[in-house]
Amino acid sequence: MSLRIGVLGTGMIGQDHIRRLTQVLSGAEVVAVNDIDRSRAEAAAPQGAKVHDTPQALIASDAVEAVVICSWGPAHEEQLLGCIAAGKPVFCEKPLVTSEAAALRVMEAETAFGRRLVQVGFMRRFDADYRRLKAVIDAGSLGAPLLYRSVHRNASVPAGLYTSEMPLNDTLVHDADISRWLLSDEITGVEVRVPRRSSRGGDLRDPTLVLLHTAAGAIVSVEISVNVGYGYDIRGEVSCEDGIAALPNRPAPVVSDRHGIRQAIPEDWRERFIEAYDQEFREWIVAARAGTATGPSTWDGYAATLVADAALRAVDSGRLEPVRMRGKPALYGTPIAAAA
Ligand code: NAD
Ligand code: ISE
Repeated sequence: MSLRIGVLGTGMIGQDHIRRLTQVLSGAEVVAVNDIDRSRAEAAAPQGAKVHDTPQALIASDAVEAVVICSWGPAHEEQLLGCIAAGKPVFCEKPLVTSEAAALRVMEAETAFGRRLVQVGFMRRFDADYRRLKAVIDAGSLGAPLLYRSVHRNASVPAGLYTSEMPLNDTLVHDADISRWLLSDEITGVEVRVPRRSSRGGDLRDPTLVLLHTAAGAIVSVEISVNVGYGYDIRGEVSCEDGIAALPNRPAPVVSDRHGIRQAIPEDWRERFIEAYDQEFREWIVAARAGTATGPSTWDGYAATLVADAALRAVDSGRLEPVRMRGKPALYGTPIAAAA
């Protein structure tokens, strides 16, 4: 039997996830959709899927066994709490929520329920290149990781809709999460440096340089540039005591012509991470069919939210801003310090 899924939010990524759930992956079907823009939900609904008037009606529907949240970040909390109250597994696109208080409310609801129901859309953890990079670091032959350089470049962002806070509270969350996961470490402080602005983004504060300090004493530098024009360029390089390990360039045909020798760069996140999104849903479907969740958890979403909050404080203060996490509930595994 296929997992019967309801999708909340049928914009860019909602449509892409509906495509993969209906046309690419097996074991799942999209039986219901909702969007505050009903016409968008109707256009995105696969044949036979019901278009619900409200997220609450979709979550409550007996036809829906599990939910995929692809609405805007500020709407996630209410929708997550609704899914947890209904005991339904839920995949939630990043960011989990948009404030520490909201993250704690979701964590309290899930821990009171007593079983993981929430998986957060940090798809980089499912990317084969990132998984191989982590395997090298975890194997230990390069010694302790000291520095990690994360480069996050978007070709462009929607003018007027993408604000100067968003490099820090929308885009950075991916780098924060992948750093914690790659280094098996927690982030304890955040600094932000702002160089001269790119003329490509008008008034937008872009690029942004972020320094993440970890509990073990490593430092992560994150370049966020959201208007580079030439493509979606994601890089990562870990400097360890005895060597370095880096993400490879993506395989692409090598074209030689009168301009020289070159390889194409992905246009956007849909292209760069297409296999990673497929894999995160493959693993989610298996877990959701068992009534639970896997991979990035509410705890990881909470950690990324704290980093985003600290980064927003740091850009104003110009100082190193601390990240103070609560004690980790047992539901989310062993605290990193205790595991080391
Ligand atoms: P979008 O604006 O294209 O689509 C969002 C949709 O949600 C819109 O159709 C909007 O009408 C709908 N919506 C908003 N509030 C709603 C509510 N309360 N109930 C129902 N529908 C609602 O945005 P997008 O680019 O698709 O992003 C959606 C989410 O996915 C965001 O949280 C974003 O950060 C995340 N995202 C993640 C990735 C990734 O790489 N993992 C990439 C892009 C977007
Ligand atoms: C977008 O929401 C994503 O999640 C993309 O992965 C990221 O690269 C982009 O900057 C965000 O706006």
